[in-house]
Amino acid sequence: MKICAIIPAFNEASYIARIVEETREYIETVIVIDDGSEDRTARIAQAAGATCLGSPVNRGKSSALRMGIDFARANDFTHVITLDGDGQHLPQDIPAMLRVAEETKADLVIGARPFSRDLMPRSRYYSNTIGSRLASALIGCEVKDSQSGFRLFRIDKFSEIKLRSRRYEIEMEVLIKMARYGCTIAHSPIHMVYFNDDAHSKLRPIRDTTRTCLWSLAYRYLGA
Ligand SMILES: Nc1nc2c(ncn2[C@@H]2O[C@H](COP(=O)(O)OP(=O)(O)OP(=O)(O)O)[C@@H](O)[C@H]2O)c(=O)[nH]1
Ligand SMILES: [Mg+2]
Repeated sequence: MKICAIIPAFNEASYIARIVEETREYIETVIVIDDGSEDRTARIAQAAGATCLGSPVNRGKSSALRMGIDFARANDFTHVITLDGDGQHLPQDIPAMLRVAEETKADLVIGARPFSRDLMPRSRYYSNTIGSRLASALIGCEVKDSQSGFRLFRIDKFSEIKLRSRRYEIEMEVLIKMARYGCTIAHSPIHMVYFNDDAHSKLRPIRDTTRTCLWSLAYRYLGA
């Protein structure tokens, strides 16, 4: 397993140094993709030891992750761990995910959040629980947390798998396309941090959830 971490980060200057430093305790190569942040995200990430990629123009979280995956493939990494740069994912969960990958030999290990109505905003509780059930039905096996961006997966099949997502659809796209190529899925429980302000998130619930649903159907049924 030759593994790197990929962290999409857009205006995350307050969090990115800690995430990069803590991730580097477990994974040597940490790639941060910043496309057009108005703050010092990229410079701070680089100072913390990350390799920084990106573009001056904002292209969306999924485009950023695709750029990271392309870089990892070009540099002969066999696996990637993706996690958010906004402080919601704890790098301390990485060793357990690596253990699950080793023990199960699964091609995709999903960091599964504890869904709790007390701990997460109501809209996220429903979109994530309903979304995970729909995803399970779409791909025909149990997916505990379809929207989790904290994942470990093999990228050596990605010469056949073409990704095209731009905004928040990539989690569903990777699931659907890896399942299509017979990849196996396992889960590893992770912690989840929620902040009590909506400004923290870049996701626009109605627009982005609608986009994700429509694209998921296109990936699953139209071969997009
Ligand atoms: N490079 C890049 N990163 C992005 C972009 N949009 C979001 N991100 C990053 O992707 C990660 C997740 O973004 P969020 O907007 O918090 O989305 P989320 O965590 O799925 O949604 P919430 O549950 O509402 O927080 C964070 O690290 C963001 O900085 C983007 O356009 N470009
Ligand atoms: Mg977030």
